[in-house]
Amino acid sequence: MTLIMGVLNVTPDSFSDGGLWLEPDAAVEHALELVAQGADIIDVGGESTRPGAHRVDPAEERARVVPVIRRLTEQGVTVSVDTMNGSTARAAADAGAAIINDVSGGLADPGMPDAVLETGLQYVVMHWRGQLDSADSHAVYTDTVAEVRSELSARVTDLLERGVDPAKLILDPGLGFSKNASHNWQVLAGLREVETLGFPVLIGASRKRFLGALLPEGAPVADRDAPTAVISALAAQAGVWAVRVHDVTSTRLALDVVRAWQAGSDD
Ligand code: PMM
Repeated sequence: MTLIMGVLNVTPDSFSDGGLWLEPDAAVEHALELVAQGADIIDVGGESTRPGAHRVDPAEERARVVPVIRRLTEQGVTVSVDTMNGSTARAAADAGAAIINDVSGGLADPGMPDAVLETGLQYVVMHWRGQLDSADSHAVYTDTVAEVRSELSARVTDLLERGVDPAKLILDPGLGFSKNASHNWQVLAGLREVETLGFPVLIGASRKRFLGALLPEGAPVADRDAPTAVISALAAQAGVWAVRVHDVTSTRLALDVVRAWQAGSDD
C-alpha cells in the first residue's frame, strides 16, 4: 500500500508552512502529530526549495534538522531528510535518518553520491533541471513525460556507475520543479511511463501552485489539501510507493478509500 510521507519544513521561508516549525520542540510535536494522523515517514527539511529562495549554508541547515531528526528517530519515527547537501545527508544518517530525499537527484552537490553510497540509506532521486528562478527558464519541453523519464534514467545510470545499490533508489518526477501546470498534469497523466523505469515512485503534489489554479482566486493555501488528497488517491491507484503531503489526515482518508475500493471491503 502507498506510504504517506508527512512534510516537516524546519525553515523560515517554505511556501506553505515557512516559520511554523523552526523551533525544535514545535517541530517534533508537529511531526508526532503527523505520525498519529497516519504518516509512515516524516520528511525533515532545513532549506526551502521554493522559486527565488536563498541557498542555506549547510552548517545552518544541519543545525536546523539534526536535533529534530535525532529526537524523532529516538522515538521510533522513520525519517527522511530533504537535502541537496551530502554533508547534511551524512549528519542526518548519523542521527538515525533512513532516507535521503534529494530534490536535485545528486546534481547540486558532487559529494552527494558518495554520501548515499557510504551511508547505505535509501535515496530519492527527483527530476531536477537546476535551481528554480522566478522566470522558470528550464520549464521547456517538447515531450514532457519522455524527457522527465529519460533525464531520471540518466541520473540512475550515473548513480549505478558510482556503485549505488539499485535497490536503494526511489524516483520522483518533481512536480512544480521546472514544470508549469500543464507539465505537471502531463507528468501525472504519464505516471505509468515513469514507473516503467522499474523503481518505486514518490509524488509530491501537496499544496503546489497548479492545484491552487483549480480553486477560486485568493483561496487560502490550506484549500489545496482537498485536491492534494484526490491526487494521493489517484497516485495510489497508479501504484506509487509514497505521496509527500503537508496534511496527513485528508490523504490518510483518501488512501483508506483506495484500499477499501481495491479490496472490496473496509476491514
Ligand atoms: N517538493 C518540495 C520539497 N521537497 N521532495 C520531493 N521528493 N518531491 C517534491 O515534490 C518536493 C520535495 C516543495 O514543497 P515544500 O516547500 O512544501 O516542501
